Amino acid sequence: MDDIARRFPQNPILAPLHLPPSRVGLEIACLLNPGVFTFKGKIWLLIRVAERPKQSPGIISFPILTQAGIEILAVAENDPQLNATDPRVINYKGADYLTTLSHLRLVCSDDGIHFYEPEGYPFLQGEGKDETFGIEDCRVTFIGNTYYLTYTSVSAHGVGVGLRTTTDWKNFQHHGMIIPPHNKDCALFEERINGKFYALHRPSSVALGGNYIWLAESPDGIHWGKHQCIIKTRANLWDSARVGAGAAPIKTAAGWLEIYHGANEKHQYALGAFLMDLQDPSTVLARTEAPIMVPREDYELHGFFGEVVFTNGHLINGDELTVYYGAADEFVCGAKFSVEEILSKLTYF
Ligand code: MAN
Repeated sequence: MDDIARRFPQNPILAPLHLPPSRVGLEIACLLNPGVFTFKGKIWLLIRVAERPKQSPGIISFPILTQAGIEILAVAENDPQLNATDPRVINYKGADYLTTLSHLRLVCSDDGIHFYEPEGYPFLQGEGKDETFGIEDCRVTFIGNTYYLTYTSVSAHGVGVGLRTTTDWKNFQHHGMIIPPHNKDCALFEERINGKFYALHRPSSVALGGNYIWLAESPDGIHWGKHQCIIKTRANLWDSARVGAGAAPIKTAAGWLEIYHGANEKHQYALGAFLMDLQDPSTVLARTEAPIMVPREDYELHGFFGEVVFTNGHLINGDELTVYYGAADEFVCGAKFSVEEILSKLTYF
């Protein structure tokens, strides 16, 4: 398998022990899947911080957000009504819960490798009834003079796409859920095409269809329509079970280049790429057969949920693409790619 990622030798660049929990009684289980942007001359990550109560023997406890604040639910590990085979999600008395509660936190850096928490910037927490199980995996897209934050809103109602916007990272405008359940992995294009906003997103269709990447259009970046399915899973390949967009597509002379994740039935997550027409991104021109990055380092193979490389943030500087990614759902890592080299791996249709 072709793995053309040049991983940072310093990986993982952030691990749960590097940041303090958001409150007493919680511990950070995972730091993962950062959105990435530049602001005030620095490189910033908007990291997903997944927390849970310190676990006691024989008991599984997990936090949810209520109007009154965080509530901790606890269930005996051997309760016959509990199914806890997936470290990420449990089912208790027929209802699904997440084992961790995620918020989003800012860190910044001068060199893109050593990050610290700046003073005076708020944590982004889930708010309201559609975010009681937290907010996750935020893509940050700079359009005009505004940062668009598209993230996964999770609650007992389902998993959908939330939007907040900001210009200063201190004041945020909430636009609510812009794409309803089941949907995640929403990445906006950084520029309008023929006057319209475009986004990639990933609905999950239960009976017919599957976990495919769709394209949508919008007059204002808030109201989305004209949805079209553009990338499907491929049987017997590394992306046979689910696919989802990474960060904003990269504009190249050949087309819009998108880095995406694919997973197989064994929940092994790898990265690949596809190319969309510059004028009409609903036309997919090419796609990589093999992944361009697969889990292979110890920190990618072993962690909260092993055998995962997942990205929703990158920086582009000429031919150099710096991808920040979540490894094993527990660590934040970085890797560099050459855009030309990724383009050379595409198979045209
Ligand atoms: C999946 C995983 C989890 C995530 C939930 C809700 O189970 O991606 O990490 O918390 O979906 O989005």
